[in-house]
Amino acid sequence: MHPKPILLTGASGALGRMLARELGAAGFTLRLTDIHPFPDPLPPGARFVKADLNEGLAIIRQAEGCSTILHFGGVSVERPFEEIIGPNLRGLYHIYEAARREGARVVFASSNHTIGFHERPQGNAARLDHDCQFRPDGYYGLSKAYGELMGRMYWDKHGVENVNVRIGSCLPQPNNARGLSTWLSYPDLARMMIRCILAERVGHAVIWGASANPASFWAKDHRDRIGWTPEDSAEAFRAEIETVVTDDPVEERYQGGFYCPIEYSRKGGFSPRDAFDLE
Ligand code: 15L
Repeated sequence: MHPKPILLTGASGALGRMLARELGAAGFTLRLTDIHPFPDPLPPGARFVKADLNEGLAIIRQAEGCSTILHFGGVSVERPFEEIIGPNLRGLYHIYEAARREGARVVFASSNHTIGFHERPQGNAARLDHDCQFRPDGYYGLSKAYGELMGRMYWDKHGVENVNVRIGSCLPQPNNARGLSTWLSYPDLARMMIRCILAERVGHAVIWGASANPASFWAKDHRDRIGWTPEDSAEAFRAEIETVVTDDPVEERYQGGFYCPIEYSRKGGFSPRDAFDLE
C-alpha cells in the first residue's frame, strides 16, 4: 500500500500504542520509537527501537527512509520547565532536522493547551478558529506552541510539510463536562492520521483534534487539506458526564480546564469576570 515506512515517536504511550495497532492493521510499515519499551506485540513488519528525543543522531537514524514522522513523543502533561526543554524543545528540533534530511512530512501531536487560556464560549459566542492567538496555559502548552511555530518556520524556510493537530482530550471516552467540547475518539484520531499520511499536499496545516462534538469550542481549521471529517461525538456520553464539573472557577472558565489552575498566581487570584477585561 504506502511504499515508505512511517516513523511513530511516543509509540509506547497510550495514543502511540493505539496508533501502532491501527496503522499496522491498515497495512502501513511502521518504525516505532520511544524512551520506554514497547509493551505490546509488534504489528506485522514493524520494528521498535528505544531512543531518546534528546539524541539527535538516534532520531535522524530512526527517520531514514521514512515518508512521514508522526511525532507523539515528548512530555505530554504539565511539568516544570526544566523537564520540558529536552524532549519537547530540543527533541522537536531533532524531529524537524530528520524530516528535512528525508524530505518527510511531520505530523505533530500539538494540544489544546496551546490556547488553554481562551475562555470557554458562552451561548452563541464565536468559537475559535485555527489562527486565533496562542494563549498557552503552562510550560507544556507553551512547548506545543513552539512546536507549531517550528512547523511554520520549517515549511516557509525548508519546504518541510507539517500538520499540527491541536488534540483536545483523546480518551476511550470523555470523562467530564469539558469533554463534551474537547473529546477526540480513538477511531477519529486513527482515521485522521491515515489522512495525514496519504494527503497529497498539506503545507503547514493546523487542525483541531476533536470529534464532531456539537458543543465544541473550536471552528475553522485546515481539515479539508487532508480530507478528514470526524465521525464520533461526545453527545453520546452526555448523560454520564454533563454534571461532572469541579468547584474551581479558573478550571471551569478556561478551555484548558485543569491545566489552568496549576501554579496559578495571577495577582489577587481569581476575580470577577470584568477584572479580566484586559487581555
Ligand atoms: C493534553 O494535551 C494531554 O496530553 C492530555 O493528557 C489531556 O490532559 C488533554 O490535553 C486534555 O486537555 O484533556
